[in-house]
Amino acid sequence: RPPDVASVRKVTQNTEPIAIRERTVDGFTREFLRELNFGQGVDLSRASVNDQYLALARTVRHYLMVRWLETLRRQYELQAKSVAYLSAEFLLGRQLDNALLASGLQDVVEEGLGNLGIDLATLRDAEVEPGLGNGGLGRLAACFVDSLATMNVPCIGYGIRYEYGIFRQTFVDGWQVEKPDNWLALGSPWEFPHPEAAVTVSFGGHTETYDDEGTERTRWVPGWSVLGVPYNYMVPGFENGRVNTLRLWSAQATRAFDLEIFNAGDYAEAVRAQTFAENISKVLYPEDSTPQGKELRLQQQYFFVACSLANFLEEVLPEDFDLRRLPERIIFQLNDTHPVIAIPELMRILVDERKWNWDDAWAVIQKVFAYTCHTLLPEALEVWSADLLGRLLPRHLEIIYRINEEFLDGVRERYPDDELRVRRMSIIAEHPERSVRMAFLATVAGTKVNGVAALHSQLLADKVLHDFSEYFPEKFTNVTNGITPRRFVRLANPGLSGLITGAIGDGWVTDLERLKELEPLADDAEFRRLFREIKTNNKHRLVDVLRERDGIELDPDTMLDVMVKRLHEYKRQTLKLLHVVSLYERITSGVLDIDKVTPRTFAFGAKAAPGYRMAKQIIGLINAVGRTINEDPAVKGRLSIAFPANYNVTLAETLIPAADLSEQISLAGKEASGTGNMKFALNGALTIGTDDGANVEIRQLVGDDHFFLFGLTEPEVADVVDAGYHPTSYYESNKTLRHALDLIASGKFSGGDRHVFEPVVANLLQEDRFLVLADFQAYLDAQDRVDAAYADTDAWTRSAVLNVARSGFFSSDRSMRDYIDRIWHTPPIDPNA
Ligand code: T68
Repeated sequence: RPPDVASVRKVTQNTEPIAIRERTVDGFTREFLRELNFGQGVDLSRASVNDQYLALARTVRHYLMVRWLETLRRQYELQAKSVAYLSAEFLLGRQLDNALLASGLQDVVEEGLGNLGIDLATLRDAEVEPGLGNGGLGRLAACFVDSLATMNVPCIGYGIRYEYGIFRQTFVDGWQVEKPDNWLALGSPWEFPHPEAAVTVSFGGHTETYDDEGTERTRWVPGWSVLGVPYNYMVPGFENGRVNTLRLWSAQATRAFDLEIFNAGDYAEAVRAQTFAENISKVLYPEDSTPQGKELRLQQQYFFVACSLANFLEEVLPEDFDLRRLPERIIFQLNDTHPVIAIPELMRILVDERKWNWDDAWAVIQKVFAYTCHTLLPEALEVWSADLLGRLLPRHLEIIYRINEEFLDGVRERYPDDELRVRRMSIIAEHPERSVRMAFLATVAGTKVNGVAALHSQLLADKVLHDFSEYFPEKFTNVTNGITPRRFVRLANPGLSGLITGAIGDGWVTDLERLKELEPLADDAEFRRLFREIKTNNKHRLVDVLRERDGIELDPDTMLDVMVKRLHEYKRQTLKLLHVVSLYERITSGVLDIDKVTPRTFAFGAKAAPGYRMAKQIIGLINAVGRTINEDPAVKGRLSIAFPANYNVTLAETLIPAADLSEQISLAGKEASGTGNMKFALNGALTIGTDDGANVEIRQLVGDDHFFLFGLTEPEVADVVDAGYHPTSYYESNKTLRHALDLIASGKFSGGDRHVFEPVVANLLQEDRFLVLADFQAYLDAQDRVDAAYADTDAWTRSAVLNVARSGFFSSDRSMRDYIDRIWHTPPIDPNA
């Protein structure tokens, strides 16, 4: 076991003033050159772009470091209540620009580098984004920690430092091929490893009872263990001097472990053991919304949660802290069920290690965890087989059984003679095999359970967790998601930011509701002209990026119609595609007069989980349709498809500000919230969308006249399904739909081969789980309304301005205020205290 160094405590006791580095162009330039020479070991004349980028990152880091240490010191002094945001994913995106913005160093750096003949933009592009998340859930975590830092709320983010993040998507003949994301290859200047503060995490083995001075107790005798090495990242607030911490754990073999085997003379076995341990944080699982129940994933979950709890209890809290007062100091927010194993882990620590009685421990547990659910898909609710859990974490399984027994005793007491209900509510499912329902465990143990948009929270309480919301009505609440305006407006859209600031001042960056003040300007022709000019400039910026990045030629004079999100059948990329195919079919067959068709570029961005066959087929189909349409002179200048590979945070930052139309077309009742929808609205795109997730709230706020609503509502979906849904009846009765589907089935997009996309067509005709065909005609009609609206440029721009002005609610700062008021009760620190 490595020496136990209380890294945080040491730092916080160091009150010696640290010299603040000069925030001038000269001061910066000196620091930068020093980093280049002494940090990178090169001089300017021989420095590669990567050398320059690393030196710049480390220089910026120095400026923030002073504030980080200061934040830690004050936090230790105040002993204020903190949020621990436990998340298996933090999809951070690039760090440099955000660090420059937060520290207020942008101008100084740009000028300083310029004097040296270095282009800041080039260095910016050298950064490989840390893609430590799949999509919305991971990006939400990143937005939340940004907001908490900006709002002066103490927070530690806890997660996993995957050596490989979300795969890099490439297309080969239009089919998705995954490549490893070796994001650490060129060095990662934003992280601070602390091997001396490593934590031991154990697995396997068995449990045994023993007599502890007359009390029978249980202890866990683990079979093997690994080390968790913390890597700290700065989370700087926007221009407020606060820098919170994100602590990501990396797995390493314990010395004891391999020494033992090594001493036994088996060198190869010792190295194998090391690899085995280090596999735990090797790679992010690319399965979004469909957990596979893999053992390594459970190892990852327990690994980061055990490290984080140990770190908080032993390092962050003062040595003599009385854990009975834990709820005064911390709330552990569980980002979906991935960290829910923290609940039995804290029980184990209190009962087995600290020797508390069960009831006392349970009383504390019920105050320190809260659970956020991010889905409504039944197949996405995590369930671990009791067999697997018992093998990997035998003590935790026993604890879960006992929690369940006591909980069910209470249910039986409240509902005598209702064994059906008891079985429904049991944390342990018995079929098809005995397993643990993690969402139920989180609900039983947590102080609160929240959904991520109003409709989602409602459906959660009414459907997915209905028995529980009846049993614990006070636990259920909603917090509608949000996005950070720093990254997704201020940085991603400097043109619009400048326009807004020119009109209403810069207060909106930390108080997004102030965008309301733009409303009157929607009627100002000059303002609209400038607004349009910015949109056009953003399109030109996107044209350059796609040409350079993907070799895609995009026409900036067309309507940019964008659907970017993970590929999933419930999100209905096929509905979008059927629209495009139908337009193409109607133009080429002469049904539609091409001169009446609004010129559009359809942009897609989507990764499919590598094992999700239908999703990969759909990607193949989008690319195939794209190839045919883009090459067909009959629709040249009218219809084109742009599908850049590897959609990620960095691409989102140039794509979203350029968009005219935002596609949010999931089947009602399936998209928990969506957050891309918010980013588009805040960047002046209009939404075409179903009544789903946060679309509902977007439409209510921006107004029906500025949102293209279509499709079945959630109750209507339920009715259609209950009545027995027959997709073929839509196919047979709708000629437009039939022609579009037939065109795909004819092999038109696959060189005449009718088999290639047969599975996609067959699935739509025979099963169509997400009612694409049922919503097709309504979608087409809504797209006609889009065309009509787009034809009136002034009215469209007015709507776009109103979308921006009325979307301030979707700042993640507001989400954080809601969490604080309804769940956490962690007031911001008064900066003058
Ligand atoms: C998303 N969920 C929701 N899951 O789909 C989206 N899942 O509606 C919502 O806006 C967003 O969460 C934020 O609340 C996800 O992104 C995952 O990425 C995921 C990852 C692993 C396992 C399961």
